Amino acid sequence: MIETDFLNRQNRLLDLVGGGVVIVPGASLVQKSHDTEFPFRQNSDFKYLTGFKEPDATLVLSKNEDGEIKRILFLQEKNPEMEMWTGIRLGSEKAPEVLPIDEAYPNHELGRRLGEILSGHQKCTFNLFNNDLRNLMAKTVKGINSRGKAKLHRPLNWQHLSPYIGKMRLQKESSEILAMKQAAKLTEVGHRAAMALANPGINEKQINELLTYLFSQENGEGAAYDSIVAGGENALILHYINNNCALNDGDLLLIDAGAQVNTYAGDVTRTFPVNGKFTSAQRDLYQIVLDAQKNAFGHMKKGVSLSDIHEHTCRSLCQSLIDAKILKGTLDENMESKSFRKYYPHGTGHWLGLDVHDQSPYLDEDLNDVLLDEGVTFTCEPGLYFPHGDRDVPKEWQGLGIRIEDDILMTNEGPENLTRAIPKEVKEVEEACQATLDTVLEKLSSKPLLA
Ligand SMILES: [Mn+2]
Repeated sequence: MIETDFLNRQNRLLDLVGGGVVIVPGASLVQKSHDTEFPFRQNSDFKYLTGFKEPDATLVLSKNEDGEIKRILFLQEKNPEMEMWTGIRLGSEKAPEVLPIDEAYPNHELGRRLGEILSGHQKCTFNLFNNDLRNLMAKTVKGINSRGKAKLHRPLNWQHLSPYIGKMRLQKESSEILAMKQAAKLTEVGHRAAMALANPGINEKQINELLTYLFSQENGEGAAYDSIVAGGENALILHYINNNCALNDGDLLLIDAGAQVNTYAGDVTRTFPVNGKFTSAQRDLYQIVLDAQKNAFGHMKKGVSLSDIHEHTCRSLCQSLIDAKILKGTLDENMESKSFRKYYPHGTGHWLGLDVHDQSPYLDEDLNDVLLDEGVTFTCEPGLYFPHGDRDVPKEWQGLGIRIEDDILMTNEGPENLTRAIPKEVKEVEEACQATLDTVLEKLSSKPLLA
């Protein structure tokens, strides 16, 4: 059965770009070393429009002035010899039966057939930054353009795909929200298991592997991005992915990791004590970050922007830094000079979806902030990071990095925290750290999580 979601998305995209031809290539395999490739990851836009999971395919949509729509897919052709090595291919004969397209051809025919498809259209929308595609388009359109006095439109009006499809991907449909809720569920299991497993002497590597394993349960597709498993000062490296150090008694462990389901990402950070009990200094700092996040939640409503939320979060963290005598001067002075950025260098949130940093616009055509509306999904992730040797910072806070991140769905009733079940209050976190790994995994085996 062909899911109507995909057909509807294709129709809406054709309307949004104003008709003509839309070309969306899927991803190809990327070489890891000689004769081996990285695991395949489909291009998000292509996935969004087709649901098709094979590499080296291209979707070509067209809508003419009579409103007639054509959906053509170019894909890997059946090839028993190749399929013996790399797996079964759908092939062009079967594709129209099971995919949201009308016609399918072997991918090597794209160049040959493109001229015919483009002829008579004025507008073409594709990723202008894709050199291969732009070169193919230049060659093809040059051919059409040179057809002397032939009375037909030439596709000379090229526009970039990303702003259009990015706008569509901003507000999630119910099937997308379901996938994100399932990703949140697996992400919860992973984080709970990590809290249970972490102990002095355990290596970041073991926790990283456990997360990947749990994120692959049921229809999980593993980690949506390289997990950050950062013990002690490693938490000060914002994109730390080495994940290979032993955990030390008395240190905190920062984990930024999320499961992927149906290509939709979870993106959650928790910071907790390796030995299961915060020191009072750690707890005080943790509470400051947690309060900043709660403050941010209080400002989430339809009609505000992610930069509004960021502004409120910065003010909250900045005031705490002033209260702790780390920053001098008034709140307004420090907001003006952005002094706090030394300790809070990143944003408070980003769009979340098929990409963990979802490719939707933050500004509209008039350069105004895109506002929260029903169905948008985003993260909320305040943090504070204090390097050693910073004399403005109390000794017991030096070397600490704390971030707390949840995934939010905006609804008409207000923000819904999709990852609220993952322990976050000091007491909850300490309890989750005391749990045994067995009790966490038992829940997983007793009944399907994602039913
Ligand atoms: Mn994030």
